[in-house]
Amino acid sequence: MKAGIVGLPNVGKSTLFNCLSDSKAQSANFPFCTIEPNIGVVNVPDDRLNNLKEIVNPEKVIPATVEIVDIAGLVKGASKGEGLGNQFLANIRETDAIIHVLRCFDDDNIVHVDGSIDPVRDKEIIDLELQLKDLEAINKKIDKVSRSAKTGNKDSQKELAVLLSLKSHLESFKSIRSLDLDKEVYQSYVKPLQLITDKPVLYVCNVDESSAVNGNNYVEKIKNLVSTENAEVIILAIGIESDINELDSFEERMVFLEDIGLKEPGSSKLLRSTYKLLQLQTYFTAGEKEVRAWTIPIGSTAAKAAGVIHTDFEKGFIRAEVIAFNDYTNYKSEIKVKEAGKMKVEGKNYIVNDGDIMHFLFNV
Ligand SMILES: Nc1nc2c(ncn2[C@@H]2O[C@H](COP(=O)(O)OP(=O)(O)OP(=O)(O)O)[C@@H](O)[C@H]2O)c(=O)[nH]1
Ligand SMILES: [Mg+2]
Repeated sequence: MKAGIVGLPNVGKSTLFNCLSDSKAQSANFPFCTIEPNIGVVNVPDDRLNNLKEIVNPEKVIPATVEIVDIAGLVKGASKGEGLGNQFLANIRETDAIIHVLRCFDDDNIVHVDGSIDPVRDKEIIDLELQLKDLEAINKKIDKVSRSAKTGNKDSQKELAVLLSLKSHLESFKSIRSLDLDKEVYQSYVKPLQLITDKPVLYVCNVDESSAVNGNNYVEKIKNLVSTENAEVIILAIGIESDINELDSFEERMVFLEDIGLKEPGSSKLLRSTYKLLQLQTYFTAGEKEVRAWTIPIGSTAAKAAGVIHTDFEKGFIRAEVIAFNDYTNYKSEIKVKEAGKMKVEGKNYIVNDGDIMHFLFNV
């Protein structure tokens, strides 16, 4: 599962990527600085790991990770190949969720491809290109399906009706994710199309440092614009955060963050939100050797969760011993949890809760 950073050229996408991943992707003050996508596997900050660490005192702590891809900027006409658009759109199609970066800061020294600062216009440019690309895919599919619908194939006729509704939705400048569809219809006809505007999205408003906490007028406009989208809007001063990130000592970084009014980097919040956007959750294993966060899709069973550690754990699954996170931190030791009768034994179909501490029993 991976999230792609998407937006117009030169709005701060690679700077954000570097902030998140501690890497040094090229970022510079000219459009199309990025061509090939930068890929990073990034730790997801999680305070619960610190709680567990204090209780267990393990040799090491291993956080959950999420994959982030920094994609080239899109411009008007991308869907028709402008600015290598088709290649970049293909990069977006390969992701599972979209982090849409919007420039919400004034700075005459930083080039804007459209000559002025207007995040509402920018968002609409990007949305339109993504919608046009989806429309192209839908039209191709309609061509195919209508042939078999004409021969009287009932399933194809049903599918065609769905495709036509997607088409008219896109043609009214709306993204597929906003279309209300029957669950079954969605699963059989829409999901397999992997449409770009069907992917979950969150918006990052890249603001100047004085707006890092409360945002600014640009952010307000974006919030109004997306109020019906059921999407999160995150305010982030990418430029200054990236400078702060360059500092070696943790203490120094905290001092500078506090200076701009933050208790933690905005990028940490963004990572947690991205993890949720990808519909992922965490369970923990806790032993003296390591305390570790494991990533599973929300709704996973105990057997699937075990399979993330090793396929043998899933195949030979016998049962799982499960402690809810709050019980673990309340009783502060596995033995006391057991004595209090709070450790549960669950079978392979148990649906794992976020934060569960799990121990698997299996045979191979
Ligand atoms: N003033 C200011 N400058 C920023 C901020 N974020 C990024 N920049 C600058 O904007 C320029 C472009 O940043 P990049 O991160 O390379 O932009 P990008 O979106 O990856 O651009 P492409 O790869 O060309 O699509 C760089 O000179 C950054 O230093 C910010 O929050 N404030
Ligand atoms: Mg870039």
